[in-house]
Amino acid sequence: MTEDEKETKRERAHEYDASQIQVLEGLEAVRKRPGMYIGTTSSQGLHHLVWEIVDNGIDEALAGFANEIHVTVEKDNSITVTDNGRGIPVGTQKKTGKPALETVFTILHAGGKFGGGGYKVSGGLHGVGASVVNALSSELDVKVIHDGKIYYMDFARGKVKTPMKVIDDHAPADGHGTIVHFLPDPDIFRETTTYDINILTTRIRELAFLNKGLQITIRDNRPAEPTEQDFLYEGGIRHYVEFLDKNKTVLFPEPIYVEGEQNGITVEVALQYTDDYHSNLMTFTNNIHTYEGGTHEEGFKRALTRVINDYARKNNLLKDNEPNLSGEDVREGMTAVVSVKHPDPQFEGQTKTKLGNSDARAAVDRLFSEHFNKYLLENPSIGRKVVDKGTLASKARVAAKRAREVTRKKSGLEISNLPGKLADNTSKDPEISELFIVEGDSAGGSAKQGRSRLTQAILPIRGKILNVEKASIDKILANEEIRSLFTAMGTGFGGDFDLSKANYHKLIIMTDADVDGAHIRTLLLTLFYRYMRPLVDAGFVYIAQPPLYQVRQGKFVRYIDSDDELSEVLGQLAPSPKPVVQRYKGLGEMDAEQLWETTMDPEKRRLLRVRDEDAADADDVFSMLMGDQVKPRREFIEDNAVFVKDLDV
Ligand code: TSJ
Repeated sequence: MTEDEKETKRERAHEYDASQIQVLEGLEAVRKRPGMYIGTTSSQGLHHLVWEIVDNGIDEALAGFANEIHVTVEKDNSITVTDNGRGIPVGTQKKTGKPALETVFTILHAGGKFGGGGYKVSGGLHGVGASVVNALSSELDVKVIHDGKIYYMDFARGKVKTPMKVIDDHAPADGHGTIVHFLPDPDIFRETTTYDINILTTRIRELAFLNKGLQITIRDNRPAEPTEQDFLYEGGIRHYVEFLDKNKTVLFPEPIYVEGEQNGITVEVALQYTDDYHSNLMTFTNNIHTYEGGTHEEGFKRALTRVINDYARKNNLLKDNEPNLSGEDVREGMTAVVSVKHPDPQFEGQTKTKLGNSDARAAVDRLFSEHFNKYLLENPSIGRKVVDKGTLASKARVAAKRAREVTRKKSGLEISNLPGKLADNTSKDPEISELFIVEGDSAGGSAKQGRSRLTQAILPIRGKILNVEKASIDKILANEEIRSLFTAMGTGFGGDFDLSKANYHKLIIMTDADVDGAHIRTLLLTLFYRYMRPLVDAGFVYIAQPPLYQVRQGKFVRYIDSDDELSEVLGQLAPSPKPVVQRYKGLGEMDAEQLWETTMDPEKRRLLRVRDEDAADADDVFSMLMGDQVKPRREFIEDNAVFVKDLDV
């Protein structure tokens, strides 16, 4: 070895040490402040690890080198992800003297952007990549199948355990792909290390919709009988729209679908109309759900409104003296998905889920409007339906504005303005005030007598309230019971809703424990969900839990919630006097004292707090329960407690 070569070697070794220290410091920082890299170490962060890994496989698929991804939850809640791509490069990198594979898992932000092989479009909201997952896993191993060999390497808490080695050099010559297996570190994920198969399945299905032709499977090896679901949509997001509308009545057979490219931006739009009164628009950029919208959403909305109005004018469906349909009008009943793939997305907004690139606005506007325009010309009957729907929405909007003005004038708190049947509480402190919505006048009467007058207000409602899922806004506001409710709450509704004006911080639904009661409860929840949503999000909405039975034996009295509990209690009673069992068929059968004792007394009652953890799920359930289609509703179990998750004592 010449002196020069020795010098080079020393330098290399020195660089190696330096880079090694940097690596350890980098991953140590991730372990010290995991929140900075994955947002939170709650269940959400735990699931985030899966997406950080899966995103790499999707990048490989978007680049055209893979068409299958498999995700498996193992018995120990570790995760295996495989793709059939080229395999992470295993060659030695000049700069580090190490295999690229090692770099991917040890250098922050390495992602797919090392070497010359960076991807044109890359997913991953934070782009922190595989090294963060490695740092936060107590074990991680990776296999790369490439050129007839299987390469292997493993790590513990980010540190190399086994340097890369070949474990098989007689693999099938045409095999290729990457297999990553990791076990989230319980020292980091202290709340939970248990994966929720529904969360994984929902997002995997979504990823399959967003990446047409890509097959993604999700397997759960934890049950005695493992489960597996396969997702592959050749039609991409047009199937997403069909999926979102599956329990709704649609205006035409197939969603309108367009795909195109402009200035390196890929644009996909799918839309359908239903007979609903609200719209469901979801937008994505590089597979990331842009909840806050942004330029792609603006381009779509602008094009939709313009094309429909132009079409309506040209075909004399809007007269010269009539104003244009508004954006809100033309979106009523619409279900749409807009997905763009952008080489350099700029994410803005509070949660970094708002697209900022103006070229995306132009691309979506042009590609969608050209296609949609042509579509309406070729499908005049559909064009007419869409315009008619918008015209009706426009008329309802004008009527609603009038009704709203009336409601607003009434919304003072003076006694004379309170809705007829409300028995208000005496305290004016919203924090301790509760509004009970009670099914039936007789239960309402008992509740008024039995309540704590200081904190509890009673609003009886008679039977089934209006189904807001099937009614336009002017109809809704014409409904006396709904108006009473809005007025009593003091918050306004819809776009004007103001949580800070809430007169009560608990809104408690009290209905009978039978099918009718469940129906009324669903109708009320639908109303809150659609028109007072922040009330649900703030956790102000509750469901009272009246008991099913009362058991009495001499002085012993106990209220019972289920048949199982009943037989248990009866079995435990002493054999002396015969116990008397009363079954409550409705709230109306309880007297004021019983109702207070079992259902209203804050010291004894149990309330269910209504949670809305998954908007899409809840949306589905409401549409199914409240929509036109009878079959899915019949198939749905009568118990609609799906969105009622938390027991609040
Ligand atoms: F499978 C997986 F999802 F778990 C996963 C796949 C996880 C990780 C961390 C990476 C991958 C992955 C990476 N699959 N495929 C690749 N491909 C590359 O990294 C690759 C291969 C070849 C070239 C090239 O230029 O030849 C470039 C890249 C980026």
